[in-house]
Amino acid sequence: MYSQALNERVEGPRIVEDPEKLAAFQARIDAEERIEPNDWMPEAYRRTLIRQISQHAHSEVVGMLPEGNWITRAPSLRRKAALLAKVQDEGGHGLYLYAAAETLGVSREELYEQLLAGKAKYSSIFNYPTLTWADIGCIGWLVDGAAIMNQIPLCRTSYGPYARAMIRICKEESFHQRQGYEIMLTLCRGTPEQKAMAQDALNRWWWPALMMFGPPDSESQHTEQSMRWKIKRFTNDELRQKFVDATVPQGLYLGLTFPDPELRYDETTGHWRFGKIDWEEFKRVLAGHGPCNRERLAARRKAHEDGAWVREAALAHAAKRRARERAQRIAAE
Ligand code: BYC
Repeated sequence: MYSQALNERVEGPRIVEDPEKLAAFQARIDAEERIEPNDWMPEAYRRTLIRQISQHAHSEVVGMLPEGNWITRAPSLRRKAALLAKVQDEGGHGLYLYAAAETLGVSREELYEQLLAGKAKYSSIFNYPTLTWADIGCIGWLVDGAAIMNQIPLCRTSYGPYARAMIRICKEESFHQRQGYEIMLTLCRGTPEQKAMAQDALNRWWWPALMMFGPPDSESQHTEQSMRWKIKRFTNDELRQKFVDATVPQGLYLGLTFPDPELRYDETTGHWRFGKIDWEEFKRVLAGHGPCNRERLAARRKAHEDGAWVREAALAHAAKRRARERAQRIAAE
């Protein structure tokens, strides 16, 4: 099992690891020990984490865009304040995650460059548009709901800095989920037009939310190895099923219908069975052809360009401070 631990699916040159070190590393993982930045780790483990954590960080910052679209149009001051706080939280999550990735020997600038160059992935879900206020409800309820399902187990992931970042992120995500569900509840208890708006949003977000968990286990390239390393604690299909089981009763309580004629409760297993996911749509979105891929990257590039003066000012300030401190040291000698 440990023979060479060549992980050809993880980008970068092939590295042949020392089998003894590998065995000792796996024994630590099996004993539920946390791996910390200065510990020895196989190169493929390091690369897998950089890949997953950076994709996660990118998802948080790109995820600010669909909701940011509604800050100026939120229907009340209270809704606006809550949405602003949520979008700011997502920015914070991105920062904790980039910091966690940096402990693996990669710089935030490098990761950000990959995103802006269109080389890095971020969650497929953020390539869909937010057409109405109900979409903000659906993002909180479904997208943050899916994120919590995926991220609670990540609080126990084997890499220490990632696990610790996830604890705070999950606390904030649970507030996000509740504010989204409360928007949906308000709309569903409102006028027929408001309820229809909530239904329309559910129709558009349901299937993309299920895709957030990634390809089916039979096609997931990384799950097996990531489970062995306890980076992932559940497979994509397991988490997707947990999400469906938790979310369907919430939707029924709202009086909404899920856009899936095959959805039914299976008495024997206690699970909600759902219809076929359109994986061709998922692949199209990942390949850059979703409804908003271009718009999202263009917005991130513009934000980066607009922020250039802040980075330059911070560097100039740091250089001045260093020069002043140097001059003070020389004067004191
Ligand atoms: N979208 O072998 P697999 C949020 C890629 S942010 C795009 O199963 P893995 C929020 C996958 O990366 C939510 N790409 O991979 C923010 C891989 O490609 P590469 C983000 C996807 O890593 C703001 C390939 O498909 N959450 O919550 O074992 C507002 C094969 O997949 C997707 C995270 O990032 C996708 N949906 O499992 C509101 C959580 N799915 O790298 C909310 C952390 C798969 O080989 N990440 N791919 O080119 C994970 O848990 C795992 O990375 C995944 C995928 C379950 C997503």
